[in-house]
Amino acid sequence: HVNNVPFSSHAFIQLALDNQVLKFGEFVLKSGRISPYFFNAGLLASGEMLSLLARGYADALAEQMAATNEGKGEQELVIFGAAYKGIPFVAATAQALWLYHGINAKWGYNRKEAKTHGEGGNLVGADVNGKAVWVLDDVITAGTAMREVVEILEQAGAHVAGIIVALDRKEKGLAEHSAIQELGATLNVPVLALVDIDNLISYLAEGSHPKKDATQLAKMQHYRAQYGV
Ligand code: OMP
Repeated sequence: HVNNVPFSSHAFIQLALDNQVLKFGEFVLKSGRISPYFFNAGLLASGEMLSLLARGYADALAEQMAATNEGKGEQELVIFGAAYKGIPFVAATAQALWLYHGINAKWGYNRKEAKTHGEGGNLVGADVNGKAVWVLDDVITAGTAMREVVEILEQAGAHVAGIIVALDRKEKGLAEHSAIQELGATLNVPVLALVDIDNLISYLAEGSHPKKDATQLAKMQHYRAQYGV
């Protein structure tokens, strides 16, 4: 029995709704903003959801590699997941890259607390020193979490090759630009997202699913107008 399903944003959003990964209500975000929705990637906790998510990251990375490597021969791909939620995702993505795209990516992650015995240090897996590394994360809002990961990598002697997130909330970063635009411009790297707030809003607006709710939709649009770019 093989569940070899390519990524689709519709299937992903529907699974997220069915499994309370995507919830509606009133949530205080890391940035202090009060949001009518929250995406909890920690609840992508089944084989089906992890596989679809990893397939999404892998498909997007493979497409990006194909576009940028044209005529350059095989390029090394190093992917990095930030502790904690990024760790299972980066592992599953490395596997999906190999199984579905034949890309043998190197993968690694950080620990939140440095180990003082054994091999020591706070990085595990692929050696990132001197490498161009793709950062993989769950959600980007104002970009704070992502800036922290970039800092960890730069201290380890790596530079960022690109950023990929599952959900881009498309919100303002430090200034008027979106967090993703700011990061992309500072680092001068591509930033990819599997789904964004506009995909969510149009899915909620058009979908015939039971969660369709006009009040909720209006709140999402209002929030988008306030903090979105
Ligand atoms: P920024 O650091 O502001 O970009 O917020 C991103 C982080 O906030 C993510 O890595 C999550 O830890 C958390 N978050 C979510 O998980 N889901 C959301 O829908 C919103 C946030 C958030 O707090 O902004």
